[in-house]
Amino acid sequence: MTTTFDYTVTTLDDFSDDSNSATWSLREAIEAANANGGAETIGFDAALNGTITLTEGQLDITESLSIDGGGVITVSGDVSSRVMRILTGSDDVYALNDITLRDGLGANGGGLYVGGGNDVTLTDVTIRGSLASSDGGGIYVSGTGASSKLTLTDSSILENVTQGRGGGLFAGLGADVTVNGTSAFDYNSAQVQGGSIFGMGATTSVVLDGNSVIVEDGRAYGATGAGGGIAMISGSSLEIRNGASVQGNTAAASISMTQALRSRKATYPTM
Ligand SMILES: [Ca+2]
Ligand SMILES: [Ca+2]
Repeated sequence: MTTTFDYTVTTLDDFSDDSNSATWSLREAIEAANANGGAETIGFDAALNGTITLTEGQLDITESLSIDGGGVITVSGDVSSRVMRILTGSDDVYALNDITLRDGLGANGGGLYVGGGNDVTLTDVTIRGSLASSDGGGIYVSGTGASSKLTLTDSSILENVTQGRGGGLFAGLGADVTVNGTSAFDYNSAQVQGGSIFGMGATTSVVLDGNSVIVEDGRAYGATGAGGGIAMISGSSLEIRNGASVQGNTAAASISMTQALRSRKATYPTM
């Protein structure tokens, strides 16, 4: 069965060259979808597989969109920029499927930034080896404006690092986060709190649902580090149900950042 997409990416190169409409980069497809009112889908030519290394900065998404990487596409920030940013919306709906985002670098959300007012579902997605100088090494869910919903299904958040809170995921004010299916947080690190996951705010909730959900090997590595696995503050709620597990996480000032890092990237910039 062939799936038809509104936009089909035909090159792994990163550019925006509207003069050549025969060739579509991921950036061009996103820009076109942003400009065209309503929800659209982006897929990749069946002949494509490999890594899109961003050379023009992060990919900005401004309205409802679905991107399907077919299980063979990686988008890398090359430790130079965040990979993807979903701007503040109003009940906008996003789906990322079968794609890897890796080696992002941002202030908040190295791999993926989710602005307020959005409903985002990641299915078969890997967020890997990304860095944040503030909060949310892998993913940052903003609490600015309306709250957002984030669902992780059959997804992996691996080897992300933040100098602040939430090595894998930062859930800001009002965020509604559910992790289900076969999903893992592994080897994420935070200098301050929540090696794997950090949540804050009275209406913020994180639910780990199902016996194939695992949060492990998190590190809170700074002198004030707390919550090697998960830190939830300011009245936020955490529910671990149906056999989900949190294990092997560590908070210790004696862990160096180097020890905490487990990414395949050999070197990191000074943050
Ligand atoms: Ca083009
Ligand atoms: Ca659109």
